Amino acid sequence: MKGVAFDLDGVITDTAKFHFEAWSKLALEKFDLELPAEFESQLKGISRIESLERILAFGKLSGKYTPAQVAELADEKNTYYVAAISKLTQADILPGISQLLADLKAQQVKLSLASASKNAPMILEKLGLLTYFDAIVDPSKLKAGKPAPDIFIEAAKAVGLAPSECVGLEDASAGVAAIKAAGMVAVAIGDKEELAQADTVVSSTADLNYDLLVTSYQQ
Ligand code: B16
Ligand code: MG
Repeated sequence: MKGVAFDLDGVITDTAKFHFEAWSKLALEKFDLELPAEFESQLKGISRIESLERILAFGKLSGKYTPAQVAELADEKNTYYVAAISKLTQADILPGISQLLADLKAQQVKLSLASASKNAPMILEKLGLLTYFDAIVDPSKLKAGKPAPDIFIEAAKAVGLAPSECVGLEDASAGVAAIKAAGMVAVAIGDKEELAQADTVVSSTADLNYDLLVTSYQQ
């Protein structure tokens, strides 16, 4: 195992609740629409525009807005989201992650970030974790988002490795599908049934450690 590609939301910190709050605010204000709680997990790993398209479809509003209006609505949601995440600190790092990053670094494992979020560099900065990463994939440069493999292929390439030399960490089923399609070993955090495609599933980030990743890689 020469590299590890990290997802951000749900692996390093829990931003899903802030995404959901921002979308809920926008949906209520603009479409008089209340989003069901399931949307929080359904939008995990899904890009900003695709998230909005899913919300519009739920409200039977697909096609009612021009591409320019859709972009404006997405921008507005992002303004709410950025305000919420501006308060993130090191205390918002999920359990076990700081130790894992330090151990991987000590073992000279290359670290890359494979997040669909355009806000990822800012979030890592707020968490005080930016310097751990050798590369951060820019999601706006990719042809297709998760579950397509592009982001994990790029995460390996950006640190000079083949996907087969890396482990990918994810909490969303779309993300696990992307890791496997890229040809990486997948370690997932969450529900065993939902994430059955992964090579190893743990229920919490607190269960992650260097030895578990190496064992998963060698299996
Ligand atoms: P942004 P991940 C994803 O992060 C989130 O899970 C998803 O809900 C969000 O829509 C997406 O980032 C885009 O985020 O609006 O900040 O560009 O799980 O891929 O780290
Ligand atoms: Mg995630």
